[in-house]
Amino acid sequence: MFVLILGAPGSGKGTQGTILAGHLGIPQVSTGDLLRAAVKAGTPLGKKAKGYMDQGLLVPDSVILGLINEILDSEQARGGLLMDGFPRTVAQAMAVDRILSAKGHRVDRVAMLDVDEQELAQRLLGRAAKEGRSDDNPQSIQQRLRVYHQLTAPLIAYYESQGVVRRVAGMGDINAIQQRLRIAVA
Ligand code: B4P
Repeated sequence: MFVLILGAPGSGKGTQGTILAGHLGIPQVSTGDLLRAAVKAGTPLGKKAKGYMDQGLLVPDSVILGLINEILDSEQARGGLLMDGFPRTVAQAMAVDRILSAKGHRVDRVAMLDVDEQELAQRLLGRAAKEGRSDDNPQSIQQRLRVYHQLTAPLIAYYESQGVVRRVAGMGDINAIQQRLRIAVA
């Protein structure tokens, strides 16, 4: 099963994705986590990505498409995958569709986490206080929200046309959200 968790920054993609992947028995892959690891390790990918991430911009598709290809081509993705934080643009979604369909697969479910903007900013500022992530500052958060509306939200219509989108209320208790998610992707 190939499941995608879609939502604005701070909507709970990582938080919910980890629990849901365990429940479904499939690996979870987050491009955000992979990029942060690449930045930390100082790899060529990390060096290219860092400036964009810190400013709250998406890493360009020309840089990310190789990573997506690597993920979907990997041994761990053979039996299904929970995709957390990617695709994030229509070009990335088309690439995912192309790679999966060449392997006889498709995106089976897209869970769209709905959270109020005010709550999103509060969560990200809360994480900044705890973890100090370099892109969790007020300027970058506003930029990430703008970029989300401009480049990532169009994916909802893209996947609605495939009939695979399930909207999930993403506010409130983490366990209650998880229960709703499980029903949505079943
Ligand atoms: P991501 O790592 O995906 O970061 P994110 O959108 O902020 O979501 P994340 O998963 O971390 O947060 P979550 O909502 O779980 O991306 C970071 C950057 O990498 C992007 O800006 C971009 O530059 C780059 N990037 C990544 N993928 C890319 C791609 N495919 N193409 C181009 N660029 C890419 O949680 C947020 C906080 O809320 C946490 O502190 C959590 O504890 C809290 N929280 C979660 N659920 C809660 C709840 N129910 N109640 C209260 N708090 C909650």
